Amino acid sequence: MKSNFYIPGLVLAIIFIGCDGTSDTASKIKIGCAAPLTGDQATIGIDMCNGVELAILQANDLAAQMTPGATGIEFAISRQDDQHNPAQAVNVAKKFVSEPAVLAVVGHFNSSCTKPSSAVYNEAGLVQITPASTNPELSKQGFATFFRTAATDDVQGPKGAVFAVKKLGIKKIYVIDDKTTYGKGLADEFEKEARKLGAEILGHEGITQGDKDFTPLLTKVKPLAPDLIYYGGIYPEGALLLRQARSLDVKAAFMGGDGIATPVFIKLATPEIAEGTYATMVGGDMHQVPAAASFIRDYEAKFGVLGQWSAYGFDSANVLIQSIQKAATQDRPAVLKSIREIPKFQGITGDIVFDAKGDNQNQFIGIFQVKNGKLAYIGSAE
Ligand code: ABU
Repeated sequence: MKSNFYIPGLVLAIIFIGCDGTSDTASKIKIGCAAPLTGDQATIGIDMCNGVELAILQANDLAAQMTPGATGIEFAISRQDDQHNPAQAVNVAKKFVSEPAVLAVVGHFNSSCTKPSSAVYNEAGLVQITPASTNPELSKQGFATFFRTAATDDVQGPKGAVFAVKKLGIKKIYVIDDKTTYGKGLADEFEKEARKLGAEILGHEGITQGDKDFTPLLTKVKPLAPDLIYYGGIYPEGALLLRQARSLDVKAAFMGGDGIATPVFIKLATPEIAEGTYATMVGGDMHQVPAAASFIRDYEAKFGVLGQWSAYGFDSANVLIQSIQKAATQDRPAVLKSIREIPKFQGITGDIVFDAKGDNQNQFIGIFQVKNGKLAYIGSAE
């Protein structure tokens, strides 16, 4: 494991508040947020970074209330758009690394972006927490700076398969993935478990992100009459795939993972067509969590309707804020040491306890279904 970057003399960001109440911000500690912020996956990236920003605003407010007229750490967010492009993700990581005020990063969203960027962060000793990248290989790279709050796809895929085969009684499945680190990894894990449980896998094909016409593949799928199409990928292609399947009168149920578990999938597919779709998610329904009520109220007052990934960004940012506040000195190695020393963080999405690889020991997976045009939480996956 490598973690040898040190910023000599990086100064603790201090706000000097004068007797007249005016504030002179010398500098701020920055928490990066890296995600797709433009393009077809922008909604989930913006949702995630909005959660990060709310955590930062609340930490700043609390510090100001606790130490009126005194000094305290002030945080700021630096949002960077990786466009769900691995090369751009590396550029973003290098930008964060080059800026000494950035003490930690929430990101990236996509596993295919987190993978190459995690090497850059590790080389620089800059702590990274991904709230969303679920590919299990990410934490096997041996990077000391890598942390993740989300469950992994070697749990999500099999739990989805158990639900489909044992709970829904699905017998014949066609598997499709988007050939990304996330999509293929998740679909492979789902398929492996579904086979073990006795389901027949009629085929497994890959599509390409950005493609718009899936009718040749679906025309091949239709005569096989699957009970279920399982899709490993993200909502833009997932929604198109489902719409085109229904245009061809493919009647199979449709299921995917956390890449489609978002209201924007329903909007793109249309509520009528999305109705009945199943999706696993790395958490439950935030509206049913009493501890999340004030978060949802504050979030919606500032940003509008709560996004599916906002609470996960919020919790990840709060882990970092706590680590930075507890660090004796405000440099990157101290933040890394501090985050390793947190025994348990009680987040609104659940408890976060990091193992030696940086994965969350809490591997909760929830099941959602589109009902009446909305994502309805069915319960915890077995
Ligand atoms: N886990 C949801 C999609 C993000 C990713 O892992 O690529």
